[in-house]
Amino acid sequence: MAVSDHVDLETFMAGVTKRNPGQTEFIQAVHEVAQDIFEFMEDKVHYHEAQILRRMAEPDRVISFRVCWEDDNHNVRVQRGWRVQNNNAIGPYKGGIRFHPSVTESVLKFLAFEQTFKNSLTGLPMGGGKGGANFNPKGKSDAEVMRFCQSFMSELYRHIGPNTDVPAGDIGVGGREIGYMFGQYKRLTNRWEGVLTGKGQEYGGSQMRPEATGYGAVYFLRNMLKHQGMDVEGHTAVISGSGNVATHAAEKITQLGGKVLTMSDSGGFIHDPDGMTQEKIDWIKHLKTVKRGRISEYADEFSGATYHEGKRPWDVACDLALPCATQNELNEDEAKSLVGNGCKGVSEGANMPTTLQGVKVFHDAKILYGPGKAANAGGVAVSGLEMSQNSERISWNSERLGDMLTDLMEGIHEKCTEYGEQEGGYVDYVKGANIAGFKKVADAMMAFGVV
Ligand code: NDP
Ligand code: 2IT
Repeated sequence: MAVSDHVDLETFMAGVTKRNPGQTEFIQAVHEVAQDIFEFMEDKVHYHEAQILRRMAEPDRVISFRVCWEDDNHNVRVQRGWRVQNNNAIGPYKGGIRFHPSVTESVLKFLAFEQTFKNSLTGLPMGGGKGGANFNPKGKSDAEVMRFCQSFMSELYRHIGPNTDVPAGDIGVGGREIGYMFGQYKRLTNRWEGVLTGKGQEYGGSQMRPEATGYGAVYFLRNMLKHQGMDVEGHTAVISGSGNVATHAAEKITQLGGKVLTMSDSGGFIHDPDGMTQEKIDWIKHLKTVKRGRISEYADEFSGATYHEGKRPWDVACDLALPCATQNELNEDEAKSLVGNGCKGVSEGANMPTTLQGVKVFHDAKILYGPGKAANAGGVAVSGLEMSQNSERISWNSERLGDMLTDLMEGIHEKCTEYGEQEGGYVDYVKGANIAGFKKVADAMMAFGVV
């Protein structure tokens, strides 16, 4: 028997911690997965012997590069860019690009690791990757953002391709940035190919991709509720963030008869006790993507709404909670507050928004809790469909894609229940997602031998 067979969770995590000094987000993400996988692997010696989890937690490669650009005042600016190609066992690396000052190698390694499991859960042939830069698009002119994107792509283009690695958007990267990056890729390579997803409708983007993550997170929530004989209709929801994921989650909750009470940004949150209407959500979309303003302005625009500076929305009483901003935005105390106020279900639009201690609170209280890698997989799933459409040189209509998204989210929910259902009917969706996501990638890696 190989030595690795004797490694327990604690020793495994001590090794991960030692090999990745200071990379707290990455270590947190690996820890969350390893807890479940060690239990699952207990009687599966072949995975242990092949060191499968250890290999998954070591990115295939991390590419780090300098990104120079000139601001509108002709100052030379220097940023750091990365692409983390975590695992391509089941398909080309696939995952978003994040532009935010908080981006570090640790953040991108955690995101690429999570993406590997998420993409596996979709059932589509996509490996896991993530990229980004510590660039802050806030307050920058369109011309500055364009120059940055062009410079970023001038290095990234060497490492990506429609069968190699297919990036998309994430925090700070939306339609505008994808357009600038796609334009530069095309200019450098003289090839029009589906190398990015989340493209504009005019140049190969898929219908439903902008909506997919937020809608998908609500479909996942609806599936969890349905499994317990409940529904979204008539329930109040607290949402964080006010970007792509948050606004589309709010839109779908509202369409399904729920009442959205809050939205937020890094400055604070707004509370609208009357609930949001489509008109109010459209106003926020315009504020964030066209005016590039702050969520505080909502309280000036709509009477009855209040703005809470520097605060997060988790103390507002609600039936449903959807964290849709960023990692570790919901801690143990906030989880207790949600549970104490009677929250029935949490669906994560963001990646790893709840701390490990917060997750434990949800599990102990046995409320419905859908982790990001399952709940927000609708975005990358429709990205996968964008890749298919680009390869086939066709485009499907939004009705068809909407149905496919609904089916994909139902499929992910089913996989989670398959491995996560406990005695008494409670579903541990974290365990279900981790094991189902792991198994497919692990079995593919086993087929390849030691590589
Ligand atoms: P956007 O850039 O469109 O919006 C991000 C939102 O989160 C903004 O409201 C932003 O506020 C807020 N936010 C960002 N960082 C912080 C922070 N450090 N503290 C508080 N608020 C913050 O991004 P998306 O909506 O695309 O992404 C949101 C989350 O969803 C991320 O975790 C992302 O990884 C995840 N996700 C996104 C997918 C997609 O398809 N776009 C797919 C799956 C997951 P501010 O304007 O003040 O920065
Ligand atoms: O976290 C994510 O799943 C994304 N940012 C979307 C990735 C993608 O390739 O569409």
